[in-house]
Order: sequence, then C-alpha cells, then structure tokens
Amino acid sequence: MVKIPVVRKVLEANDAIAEELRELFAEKGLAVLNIVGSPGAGKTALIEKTLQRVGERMRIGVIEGDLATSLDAERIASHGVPVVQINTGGYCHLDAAMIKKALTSLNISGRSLLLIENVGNLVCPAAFDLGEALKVVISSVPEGDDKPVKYPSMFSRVGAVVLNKIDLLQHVRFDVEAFRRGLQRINADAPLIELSCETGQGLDAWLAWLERQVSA
Ligand SMILES: Nc1nc2c(ncn2[C@@H]2O[C@H](COP(=O)(O)OP(=O)(O)O)[C@@H](O)[C@H]2O)c(=O)[nH]1
Ligand SMILES: [Mg+2]
Repeated sequence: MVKIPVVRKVLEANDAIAEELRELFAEKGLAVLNIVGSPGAGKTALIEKTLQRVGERMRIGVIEGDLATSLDAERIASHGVPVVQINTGGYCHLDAAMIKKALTSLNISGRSLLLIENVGNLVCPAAFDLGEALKVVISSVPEGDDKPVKYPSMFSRVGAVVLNKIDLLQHVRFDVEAFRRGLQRINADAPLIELSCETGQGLDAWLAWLERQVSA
C-alpha cells in the first residue's frame, strides 16, 4: 500500500500562500492578527469592544470566519468598519487561500489593523498560517482553567492569550493561577491579558497591547 502524505502537502500549499499574504501585508503596512478560540469564548465580543473603544485612533478592517451564517459580520458591520464574512461550509478553520479571496472584496486601503476571527475551534486553526503577524487565543472562564495544557498545539503558537469573562469568576470554579501556570509551561512568552467584555474590566490593557502591535 502506498501512503500519500496529503496533510503535509495541504499545509505546504497553505504556507506558500500565507507567505504571499505576509509580504502583501508588509507592503501595505498592515498589522494582522488571527483571533482564535473556542465557540462562544467572546472573539466577536472582543472585536466589537475594540472597535467601540479605539474610534478613529486605529483604522481597522475585519474578516469573519464561520461554518455558516453572516451573523458575526452583521455585528461587526454595525460599527461601520469594512468586514467580509467567509463561510467555510463545514471546514473547521480558515486557510490562506480563503483570506486571499476575501481580500479582493475588503477595502482595507488606509487601514492599519486587520483582525481575522477564525472558526471557533482550539485544534485545527493552529496549523493554518494566514500570513498573520500573530495569533491571539481568546479563552474564557466557563471553559475551565486547564485549556492551555489540554490544547498545547494552539497555546504554544500564539503571541498573546486573552482570558475573557472574568466577571464570571465569582460564579464558576476557575483557578486563575492554575491557568497562568499551565500557560507558562506551554508558552512562557505569551502575555496573559485578563478581561471582561461584559464589564469592560481589563480592556485598557488589551488596547495598550494592541496599539503596541500596530506601531511595531
Ligand atoms: N459574562 C460574560 N459574557 C460574555 C463576555 N464576553 C462575551 N460574552 C457572551 O458570550 C457569548 C459568546 O460571545 P461571542 O462574542 O459571540 O463569542 P465567539 O463565538 O467567540 O465569537 C455571548 O452571549 C456574549 O454575550 C464576558 O466578558 N462576560
Ligand atoms: Mg464569533
């Protein structure tokens, strides 16, 4: 029996397009973040809070990835920024070819930051480079404090970790120090930003981090 390494070929093809995108983003001076996390972690909520808070200080475009519907793109469009929805039709992650295609209908000229919300999933999006500067994982209190150690392939690849829904710490058994220790084991370099999109607590630290990424 002959085994064909299909997965490796798919990833190599993806990486080639991602490199093209990375060059394009560099030419445009565009900081690009690939926002990953479980379904319901608060990825769209964080993008919305970011748009509300930065106003004209940062010019932002958004790509939304979901299996189906344009619900998230509608939420983002209500903030008056350019947005494109990608429906993967069953695929559990975005890939670089999807981003390349989406860019043809996204007017990002003069924009300084592109936020890509990936499909909600802590496994598959880890392997697919989208040409981004950094991946940011949004984790949330109801998911439990063991996520960094249970999903090392994702947490080891990110440039920052957001712990969302800290307003729920009083209701849910979640040990922030255990989460921090787990993250330290998997990725000692990624800063941990604790916040609540609900109450606004911690959003200033997130925005300060974001502004540093854009100026870098
Ligand atoms: N309590 C609480 N709920 C939140 C917070 N952030 C988001 N949510 C809720 O979590 C749910 C999922 O949020 P959404 O942004 O759609 O998550 P996504 O699937 O990761 O994009 C929604 O009902 C939000 O209102 C938060 O900081 N605290
Ligand atoms: Mg969403």
